[in-house]
Amino acid sequence: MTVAHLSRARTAARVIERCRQIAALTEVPGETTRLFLSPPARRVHTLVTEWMQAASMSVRIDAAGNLRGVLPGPTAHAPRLILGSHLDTVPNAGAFDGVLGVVLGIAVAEELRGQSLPFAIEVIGFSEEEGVRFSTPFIGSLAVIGKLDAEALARTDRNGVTIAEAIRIFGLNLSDLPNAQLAASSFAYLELHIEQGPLLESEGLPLGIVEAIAGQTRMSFVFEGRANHAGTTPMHLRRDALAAAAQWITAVEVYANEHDGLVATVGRIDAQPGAGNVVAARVTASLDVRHASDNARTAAVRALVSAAELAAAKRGVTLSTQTHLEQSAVPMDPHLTRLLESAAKKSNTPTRKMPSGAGHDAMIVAQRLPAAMLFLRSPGGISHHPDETVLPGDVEAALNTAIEFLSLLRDDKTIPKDDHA
Ligand code: HGY
Ligand code: MN
Ligand code: MN
Repeated sequence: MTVAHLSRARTAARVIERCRQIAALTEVPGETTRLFLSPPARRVHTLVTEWMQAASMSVRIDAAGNLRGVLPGPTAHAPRLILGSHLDTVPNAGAFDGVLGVVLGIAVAEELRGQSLPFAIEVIGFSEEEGVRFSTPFIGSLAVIGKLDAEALARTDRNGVTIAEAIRIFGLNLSDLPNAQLAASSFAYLELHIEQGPLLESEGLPLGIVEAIAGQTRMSFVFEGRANHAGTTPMHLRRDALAAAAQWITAVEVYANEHDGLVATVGRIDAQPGAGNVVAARVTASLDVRHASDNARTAAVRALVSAAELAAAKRGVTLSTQTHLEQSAVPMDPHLTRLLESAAKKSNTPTRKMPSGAGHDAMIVAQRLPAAMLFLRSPGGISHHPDETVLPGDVEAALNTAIEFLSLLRDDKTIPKDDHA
């Protein structure tokens, strides 16, 4: 094993170690849960800031809570490559979703510092991508592309706290939001992320190159019936909101099974008043619909809303829906994707091109910059679960590929000329 190879293996091991260190910074002892600007987010900022500064980066936290480390280029006006992913998690998450992309980004910058790259590198740890606290994903990356607007800032969490208030409570200055936007010298974005699915493992591949990110619709469905006594109310006189929701949830699963490439999920349900001896008056349920084709996804949403209307009408229950996210499918930049393929080949890493069923900050940043994504195999195909993991050899392969990618970028046409160089 060459010295360089050994040191790369050691770097990979340290990347995994660091992800696990961050996983311990949680709202819930014994599991990894870290929502938007929750108290452990501050401890993540402190820890990752140390790592970024040790990598000779200048570090700031922007007004949306994104952590931003910049490794300067040859001049103050040098073009800037953005690497990044998110630092928030779903409840009871694994240690690598999002976080791995930030820690790997720092490792790549650290490996290349002092190698006179013609561009600067900015690593962004986005403050919120999952959409758990406010049912609004991508808060951090929307701020970075200048689209975290007043409507979004007014959205509230379950305690009625708005995103704007959460930012102020965390001690950030909302009026500074414009400075969260990408530097004008930014020219490309690369996100390194776990696949979160079974494909790469099923084909024995360490890495995947993302061609497109599936579109997604996220909604809430509210079924309003009438509470009544469970013992004295005959079945035909009920307006049972939970029975209506139950019929609809089964219809969601049947529809998704009948339509190739579609996934539809009811992940959260809340029934009120929530007593075993009371017919449910009101049920709020989530819906998450994804497909690589926007037409197929929007057709599915229409069909699933009709199914809910049917289930409600059958029981004298009313239905209301609210859409929290309508995100089209986003293709990755073809040129950067080809460059990523060449980089993998140069580092002797077998890969395949593939879609992403999961959403990523790359689909937001891609509205401003050419974007590419590199996936690492998910052993067991599991994610959004404590058993989520990565293999050290795959992390090393991702490091090798990313470093080759940046080397190919040196002489690539993508880079704007730095007329101050
Ligand atoms: O849910 C997703 O697509 C991702 O994990 N944010
Ligand atoms: Mn996730
Ligand atoms: Mn993620």
